[in-house]
Parts: sequence; C-alpha cells; structure tokens
Amino acid sequence: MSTIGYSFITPRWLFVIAQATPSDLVGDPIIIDETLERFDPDIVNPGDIVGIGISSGNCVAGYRVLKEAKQKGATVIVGGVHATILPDEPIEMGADAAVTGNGDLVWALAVKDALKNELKRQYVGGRIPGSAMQKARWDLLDPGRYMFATIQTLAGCPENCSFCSVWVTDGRQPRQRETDRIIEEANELYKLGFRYIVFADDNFNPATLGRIAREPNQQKRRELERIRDDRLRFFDEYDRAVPKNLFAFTQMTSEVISDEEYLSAMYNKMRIRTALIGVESFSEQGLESANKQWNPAGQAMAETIQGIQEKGILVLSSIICGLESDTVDTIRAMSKFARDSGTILAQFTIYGAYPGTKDYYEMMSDRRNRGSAGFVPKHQTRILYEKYWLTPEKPVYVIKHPNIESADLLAENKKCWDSFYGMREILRRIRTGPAKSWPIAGKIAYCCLSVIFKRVYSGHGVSADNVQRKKGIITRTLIRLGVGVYSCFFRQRKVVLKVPSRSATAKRSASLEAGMTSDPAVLRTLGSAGTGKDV
Ligand code: B12
Ligand code: SF4
Repeated sequence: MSTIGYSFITPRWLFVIAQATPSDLVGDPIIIDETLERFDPDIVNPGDIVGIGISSGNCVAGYRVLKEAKQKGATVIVGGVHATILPDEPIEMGADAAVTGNGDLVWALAVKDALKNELKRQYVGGRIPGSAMQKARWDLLDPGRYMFATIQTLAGCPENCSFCSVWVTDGRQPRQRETDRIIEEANELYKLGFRYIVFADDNFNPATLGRIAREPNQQKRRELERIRDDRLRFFDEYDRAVPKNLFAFTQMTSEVISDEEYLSAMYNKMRIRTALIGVESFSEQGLESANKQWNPAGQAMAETIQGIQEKGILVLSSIICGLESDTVDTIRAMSKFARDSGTILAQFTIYGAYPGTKDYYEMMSDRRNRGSAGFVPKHQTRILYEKYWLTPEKPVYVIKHPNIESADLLAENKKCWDSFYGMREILRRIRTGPAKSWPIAGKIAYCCLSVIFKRVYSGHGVSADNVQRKKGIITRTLIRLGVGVYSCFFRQRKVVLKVPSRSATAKRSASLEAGMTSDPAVLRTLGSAGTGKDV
C-alpha cells in the first residue's frame, strides 16, 4: 500500500466511535486511518483495546490489522457494515468480539467489559434512534489531512434497491439526527477551516413529495410526511445557525425533482452544491434488475438531471455497468445517454453483489440450489466464489454475467469513462451545460477536475481511499495541484500537501493519525485491560 498521507473524505465512524469511547476509563483513543498511513503494530501494547471498522471492500486489510494487533497482545473488537452483516467472520479470523449495527452506544459497554475481562463474543448495536446518534470528535481530527469532513444528518432509506445493503442494515425507516448536534458539528468543522463538507447520509431525500405520493401504505405515508416536515424544519434551523459559506456534497435520489420546496431548501438552506444521484441505468430493464423502477429511465432521467442542475445542484450521476439485463449494446447506449444528459460528472461502476444485499442472498441461494430438481434460479448472473471478498479477485471476475464476458465488461466500462471524460466531451459540456455561465477560472478548474476525477476514480467510482492506490506520477501531481486549487477556494486554512517520511510517521505514532486508502480505518483505544488506567 502506498499513501500520500492525505485523503479526500474522513471515515466518519472513526470520529463517532472516538466520541463513544469512555475516555474517563481509557483516555482519548488513537485514531488511525490507513488511507493516511499504514497501521504500525509496534504502537500496540499488551492489554490495549483495538477497534477495527470494516466494509466488504476492505475487510482483507482489516483482518491483517486484526492479526497484527492480536500478535501484540491486544483485545480486538471489530465493527462496521461487514461485521454487521457477517458477525461470525471476524471472530473466525481471531477477533475477541464483533459489534453489529450502530456502535454509538454499545462500544462503551464493550470497552468496559474488555477492561473487566468480561468481553462477550457479540454486541448488538442495532439501529439506534437519531437522538442517540453521537457527535463526532472533531477535536481529534487533523484537518490538514482531509479534503472533506463528513456529517451524517439521517440514517436509513425507505427504498429497497436490490444491489444495496443500506436498507437491510440501516433499515427503511429514516432516522434523523438531532438538529443541534448537526449544527454544532458543522460550526466546529467551519472553525477547523472546512468550507465544503459531505453529508454522509444513506439518502438525503427519503421523503419528497414524489416519494410520499407513491407510498401505498397509509401509515407509512403519514410517517414520510412527518419526516419531510422535520427535514424542512431542520433545513431552516441549519440555515440560521451555520455560516453561509459552508457548502456541501451529498447523495440522494432523483426523486428530489418532484419536490420544488425541498430541492430549493437543499440548495439555499443546506448549501448543497453537488450531489451523487443513483441513476444506475438509463434503461427500464436495467432499473427493473435493480428493483428501482421508480427511477425515471432514458430521456426522463436526462431531464431530471438537467432540472436538478438548473436549480444549482451539480449532479454526479452514478451508473452501474453489468446489471443483469445489460448487454454490450445497452452499456454503449447508457454511455451515450450519460454524455447527452448534461450531467456535469458521471461515474461508471461495475456491478458487484455485496453481502447484505437482496441480490447477494438470492444469487447465493441460486448457487447452492442450481441443479436441484424443480429449482428455478432467481438470477442468471452468478457469483463464482464463496466469500469472494476474502479473495484477491477483482469484483468483475467474481461475477459471471449472463450476456457479457468479464473482459468485455471491463473494456466497455473503460470506454464509458474514456468517452465521458474525453477532452472533446469535457469542452462540449463547458460550452453547453451549467458550466457555460461560469467564469473562465471555473471552466479551467472544471477541466482539471474532470481529468483528475477520471484518473483517480476510473473503474470503481468515488471512494474515500483512492489517493493511496498505486497512482502514477502524473496523477499524483494532478492531485496535488487539485488539492492546492481546492484549498484556495474551499479551505480557510490552506492545506500543504506533503508526503510524510517514514521517520516522521514513526514519531507521530502515539498521536492522532488520519488519511485515506482502500484499507480499513483502525481505532485504537489505549487502555490497560483489567486496570482501567490510561496508557
Ligand atoms: C457516505 C458513504 C460513502 C461516501 C463516503 C465514504 C466515507 N469514507 O465516508 C462515498 C460516496 C465516498 C462512498 C463510496 C463508496 N461506498 Co459508500 N457509503 C456511504 C454511506 C452512505 C454512509 C457511511 C457513513 O459514513 N455512515 C455514517 C457512519 C457513522 O456510520 P457507519 O460507517 O455505518 O458506522 C457505524 C456502525 O457501522 C458502527 N461501526 C463502524 N465501524 C465500527 C468499528 C467498531 C470498532 C465499532 C464498535 C463499531 C463500528 O458504528 C458506527 C456508528 O454507529 C454507507 C451506507 C451505510 N449505511 O453504511 C455506504 C456504504 C458503506 N458504501 C458502500 C459502497 C459499496 C461504496 C463504494 C464501493 C461505492 C462505489 N463507488 O462503488 C465506494 C467505496 C468506499 C471506499 N472504499 O471508500 C456500501 C458498502 C457495502 C459493503 N457491504 O461493504 C455501503 C454500505 C452502501 C451500499 N450501497 O450498500 N460511500
Ligand atoms: S441505492 Fe440509494 S435509494 Fe436504493 S436502497 Fe440504497 S440508499 Fe436507498
């Protein structure tokens, strides 16, 4: 793993779990984000409590850290979305305990039990109400090492897209955090110099007028109406209490277009300027494969994107290549739709069946039962390996698509990126899209951003950790340039991006560390088990 010691997005859980740590018993935790620098086992002493957060994409690295920490005599507790879905796996890998669901409340209990040598195998954090969701400990953040800090305003999503685990883990009942805590965090981040933040919500607009109108269940409809009212009230208060020049990025559904009041408030009051929208597919069959038929298809989606951009929120369209109904032709058609839609940014991810999703469970059931008499598989797409997340295979080689060979899927995906971010297309967007009215500096910045975006995210889409992946000298130089320009406009305190030397890294090992990679973040609570004394 190589890292430049700087990361795009803060992994929010680290700072939330830091807040949940009983500092009176163990002192402040040491935070390590492997996107910034690799975990150094030498900082662990016997009796320390090490918390590791894993998602399916980075659990291999998480298990490496787990083994290294265990060898040093630590008590290791694993949480995060992957541990929530498969809590037995970290235990099989040697963890002392696994935490499922939200760690905000249950983490302190696990730490106390560890100190008393009474640790249980599993702690069920569940889906806690918004009022119980903790603030993040931004006092432990080194702001110079991240481009954006993350605030969560709401957890859960009422939809049930078949490729997504959010509604399974976080539930379909949206849970809104307390307004005061969100505002407090936003102001704290502002003071730390941030002028652009990420609202790390599962879905920022779970209850728009369009969503409410298509809800068949009357009770749920009323509940969504209440959530919409709460959201609008929260937007008002946020607007009053947070500086006007703190802007934000978020992820939301295209259905926001159905709600003029909500969309305007997102722009005017929450100051959202960019948003990732799950377009998934421009074809009706693709949307059906994704269980997202409520998303507009084709031209209707293009008009939706344009409508949102006309309101001032620039759209990053997220498109999946390799949904079950896809063929080489449909992917090419989608690529053209994306270019013609006017979306200012687009990402083309390759379909993956993550554990916890409906697709995954159905495909695994197909895998087990295919060949049994009378069994009708639900999918034509096949998962080729058990526990594929533990293999070094790239996601594209883990899935056998019914219509497209993996190599072709990769090639078509690459073409999507190449054509969307080809210089001719970038210039066309500058002449015809929302960028048309921008000053020349904005146009140049957009050109640079497009080039960097493609170099950094091509193939997999936006992630928190791409800075550390193996990037060539040109990409690294461009990233440095981009960070410099960004910090000029969106940071109060300028970010000086320098690569830390090995010795500097070692010296810092006993203090706060942060960064970005595809590796997991680690939270090390320094506590001497059994004594309760700070180390
Ligand atoms: C915001 C977000 C992003 C943002 C920012 C990511 C970031 N680093 O902050 C962006 C857009 C960059 C992103 C990108 C991607 N994401 Co994303 N993302 C999310 C989202 C919506 C919220 C994450 C978040 O910050 N939540 C707020 C924090 C506080 O909650 P949390 O992380 O769940 O932590 C709580 C608990 O899990 C637990 N916990 C967590 N760790 C630990 C550790 C210990 C020790 C304990 C005790 C407890 C604990 O306690 C915490 C507090 O309650 C989640 C959805 C979700 N519900 O998880 C998807 C999600 C994590 N992303 C997902 C995916 C697939 C991706 C991408 C691969 C998508 C892509 N491009 O193809 C990339 C790559 C991610 C990467 N490597 O960086 C999947 C992961 C699926 C899986 N099974 O692993 C999720 C679950 C969404 C989904 N579609 O199903 N993502
Ligand atoms: S993909 Fe988006 S809209 Fe669909 S369930 Fe997941 S969070 Fe909700």
